[in-house]
Amino acid sequence: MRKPVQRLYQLFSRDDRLLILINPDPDSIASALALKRLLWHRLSACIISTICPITRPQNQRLVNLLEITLTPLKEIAPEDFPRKALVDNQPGHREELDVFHFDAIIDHHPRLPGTQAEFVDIRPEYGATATIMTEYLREARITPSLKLATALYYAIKTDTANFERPAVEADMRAFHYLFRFTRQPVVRRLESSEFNLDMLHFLQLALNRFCLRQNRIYAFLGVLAAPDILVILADFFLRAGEIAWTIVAGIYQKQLVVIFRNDGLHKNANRLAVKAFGQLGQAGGHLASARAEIPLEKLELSPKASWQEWQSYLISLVERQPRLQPPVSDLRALAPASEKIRKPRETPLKQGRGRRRPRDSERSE
Ligand SMILES: [Mn+2]
Repeated sequence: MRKPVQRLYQLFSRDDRLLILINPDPDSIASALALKRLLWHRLSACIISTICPITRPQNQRLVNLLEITLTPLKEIAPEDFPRKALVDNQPGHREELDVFHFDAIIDHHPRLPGTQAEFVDIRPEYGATATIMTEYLREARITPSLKLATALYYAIKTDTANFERPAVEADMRAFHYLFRFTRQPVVRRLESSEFNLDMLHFLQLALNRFCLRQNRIYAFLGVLAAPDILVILADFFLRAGEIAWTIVAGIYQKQLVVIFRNDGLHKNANRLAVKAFGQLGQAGGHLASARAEIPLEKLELSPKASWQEWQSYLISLVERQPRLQPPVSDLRALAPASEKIRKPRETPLKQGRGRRRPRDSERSE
């Protein structure tokens, strides 16, 4: 079989107008940039279009810092671009993609049965699509610009979680190759852009509200504009070395979204999430991380209930205990809990651990 870059070159001609579609994350953005670079001067037009808005601050920062031009799909007429390519996804992954015929599909997710195109390169063993694209650039003898190299390098770093997730030697090789063309302060700035200013408000809220129960932290954040902050906070609280589990929740688009994280030591977040929420809505994940999304109408609590009520409801669901439902006159029952929230140091972990009985959620792990 001919080499992939030659096949790609033969697929397109100078009259072609190409639309590269992405579900924007660092890997898809970098891969699209690389494809555009490969086909530079070989097309009459090429644009990279996003099928949904970018909400994660790190991804917004990537686009801003590297001055990457992305056009929302809603703002263009796809029929103006008779040729289409898809990177880091397959049509079956998203409804918005399934309606198009693609000329080229390059991805590292497991191949879906319906994935068809003139050019298909799917390598599920690879840690990132950016690795495939780096190999193409090398095969084409194109030296990546600082911008392209930094995007590809950051994509491999992100998708392999700094090589903590399954990756192959090719990922290492691409990573090593790209390093010399990157600017490290830019990479560091990207990695440390976890929050934006709006999110700092929720950070403050979470620090004021969180409830410590033995080695678990619970926090309920109320109505959110985007659920990303829940993931960030669940990871953040886990940085307290005494903490083994974090359960952070909020309301997003009429659903209760719950993020589970644990320290990964003989625990099963998937099992806990399914046990607590599987009957009510979608729940699932992995050993160290899981997520649940429950339509509000399936829950016993009104969206207008106070955050204290939501937080204790969350705890009762996760710990599978009857919900604390104090009558209005007995709101003092909640007071010790909120005391703990403000002054977590007053409940030393050692004491809790000493007389702690294993809970349902942990016994099975
Ligand atoms: Mn990817």
